[in-house]
Amino acid sequence: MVQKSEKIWFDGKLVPWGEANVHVLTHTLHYGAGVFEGIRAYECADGTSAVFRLQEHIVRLHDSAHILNMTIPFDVDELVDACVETLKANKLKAGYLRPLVFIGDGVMGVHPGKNPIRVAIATWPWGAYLGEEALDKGIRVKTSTFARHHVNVMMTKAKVCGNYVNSVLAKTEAVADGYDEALMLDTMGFVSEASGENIFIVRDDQIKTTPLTSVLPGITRDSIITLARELGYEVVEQIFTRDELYIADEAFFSGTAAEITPIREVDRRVIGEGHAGPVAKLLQREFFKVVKGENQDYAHWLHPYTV
Ligand code: PPE
Repeated sequence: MVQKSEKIWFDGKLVPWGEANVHVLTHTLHYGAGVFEGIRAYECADGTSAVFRLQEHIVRLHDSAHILNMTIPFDVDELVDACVETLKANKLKAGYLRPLVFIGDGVMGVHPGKNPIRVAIATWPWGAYLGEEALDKGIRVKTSTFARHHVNVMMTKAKVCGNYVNSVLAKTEAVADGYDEALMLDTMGFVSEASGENIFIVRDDQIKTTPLTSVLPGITRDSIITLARELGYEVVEQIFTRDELYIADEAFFSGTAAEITPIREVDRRVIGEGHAGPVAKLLQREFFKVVKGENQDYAHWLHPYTV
């Protein structure tokens, strides 16, 4: 169960959690044309809090809406402020933020007509996405029988609600088969991304991640590329196959919810030493320092607030 907070920001004002409801004829509920974000706020070492790369997430929300030709009735600055207001109203020093832009009720049928574009921002405390142990020990992954979206079937640069049916199919299949997460290949057969994470592999100290073709342009992915390069690693964005993943020294997933989650096994093949490798551990350590305000070089990635 999601851990309830008190208030949800809905169309410009804070309402009680239990009153943030919609009609069953909400257009997006039927056809999936909505966009959303996932953002984390962390408690910093000095007792203050900070939202990680808030501006970038809200810009991506606007980009996602633009891809769908949908105009959000609030600009980036207004939504940035609304996210912070929501965290503060719920007295959350740390938590996950879920902005959602959707087409409300009005006409039915695929064409949304002039139905209102509605915006909600919810927030709740959310621990390690794949379990605390996963961050340390790594997870077991299965290549999905479901391919990731073709770039002309769904819009892969947009975080569209309907895109996630593919994720739900893959994730539920993987979990039912006893794995922690699903790895999806693109329609050409190359490694794409997981149900809710980007992927990295490491071999001979070179770090590789998939190019931004069929994958969501992850903000955690971008943060890792930046941090890894600063630590002196060569990072390439290049297509790779599942067997290149099988023989990697290390592999890990990245995402706002998943943070940096090491992969210890893929399709019953042990990856590297079968636990979090040194590069994943180092990047995790550096990443957590950055999000908790312990690395001033990246203060510009933090949106500080106090509750
Ligand atoms: N790919 C997909 C498909 C994806 O959903 C996410 C985030 C990423 C990559 C990584 O993007 P970023 O968070 O900007 O680094 N997935 C979000 C939703 C997870 C959920 O189960 O809900 C998230 O991590 O918030």
